[in-house]
Amino acid sequence: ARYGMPTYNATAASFDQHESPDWFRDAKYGIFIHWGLYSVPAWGGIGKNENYAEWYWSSQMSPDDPTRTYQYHLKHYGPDFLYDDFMANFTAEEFKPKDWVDLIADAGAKYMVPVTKHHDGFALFDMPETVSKRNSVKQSPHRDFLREIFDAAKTYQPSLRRGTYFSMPEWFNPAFSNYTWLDAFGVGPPKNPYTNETVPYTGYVPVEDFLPDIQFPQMQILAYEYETDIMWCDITMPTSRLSAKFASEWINREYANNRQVTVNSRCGVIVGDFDTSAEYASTLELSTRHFEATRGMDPHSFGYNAATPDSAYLNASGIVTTLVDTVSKNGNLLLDIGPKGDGSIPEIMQTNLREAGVWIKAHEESIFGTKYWPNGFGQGNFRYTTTDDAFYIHISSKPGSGTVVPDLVPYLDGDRVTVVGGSLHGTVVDAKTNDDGYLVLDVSRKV
Ligand code: FUL
Repeated sequence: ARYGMPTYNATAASFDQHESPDWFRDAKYGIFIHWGLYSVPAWGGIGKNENYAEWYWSSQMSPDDPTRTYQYHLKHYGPDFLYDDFMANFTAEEFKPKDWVDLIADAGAKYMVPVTKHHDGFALFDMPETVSKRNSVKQSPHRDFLREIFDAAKTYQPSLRRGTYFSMPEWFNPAFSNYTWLDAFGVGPPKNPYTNETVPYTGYVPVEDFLPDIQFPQMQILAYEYETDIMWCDITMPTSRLSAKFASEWINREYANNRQVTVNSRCGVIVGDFDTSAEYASTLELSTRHFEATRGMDPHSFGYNAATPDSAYLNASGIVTTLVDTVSKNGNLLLDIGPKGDGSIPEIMQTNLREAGVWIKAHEESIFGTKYWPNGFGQGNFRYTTTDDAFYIHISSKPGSGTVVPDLVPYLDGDRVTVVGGSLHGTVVDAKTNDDGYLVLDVSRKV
């Protein structure tokens, strides 16, 4: 080990000393991509909360599920069409990884996190056959999509950081049945919900124990062969004892390579570098522990749900206000898109991301590399971010002549207040403090 370089041993107590690296704190905005077999039927129902389209297979199991996927599947595909039959329809004929990474850059985001294996166990990356043949390389369409996405990023958008979503459990994996801590998981082998017959788990290679034989090697492959920057685990498993070993070895090795990587809070026995509990949170709190909030552009789904009307997607101003709100509270925003089964990204997602990207780029100094203000994130339409030499006041409504900043922000009479972004960038705003010490701005003529 290099002098001064932290090293971790394979215990949770040791690894829990590790925190988000600076590059990740500074990056603020990432794009999540849920794309897999579930993108072929693209159905999450016309429901309200949590009708996640990527849960298609699980939702399909129960006639009472609010998404009505059981009924939808029966009507559109019939009772003999198994979930794994979607592999043959997952042809990706419109998949253009260069377009994906260019869109992410246009959006103003600094990193991306594609799903590499969701709960359906169908991975989009390659691995030895002894681990599993349940992936897009060994099965149809015989392509290494993760490699293609990462290669496009390296070639066309090399400044984008590359992360990987990875589901710890797999529904219906016969080797997972030992881990029955959560009812929704560990119920394999799969059944046809209409006939109740046991059906094959395509590509399954018998192993002794899911954790050391499948989960752990897959995480190592993502870390060492695909060189992910962010291990974004999902569905933390308290039983996943190997995650401390995985994370410590990985972090130590990359430190030695002068590279810093990060793991989220859903990887098992370790706490992780940053918290991810804010999933579709309606309001966020300021947190002194770094966090990453996530949601889809779809109001209720990460995977593409063809039932969602265009008007329901998060629009540009929604993206901007969500990003600023999150950053002011010490968070990153991981905003999700759901490409269609053919690999194309729905137009409405592209339009809204690009429109927000224009604003985000014009105001980047007030977002990227900033820190939250420990005295408060703001009130009403105000949000604050700070750097060593600036204090940023974001106002999401149109300010007028006597705009009172509702917190005692750092301001001394004579400090300059200037406009950030747009044609008036750098214009000095009239500013004074009132009798109570609050900053009063006159921006009526300026913006
Ligand atoms: C959740 C998953 O169950 C969802 O499908 C989605 O992937 C989200 C980001 O994490 O726990």
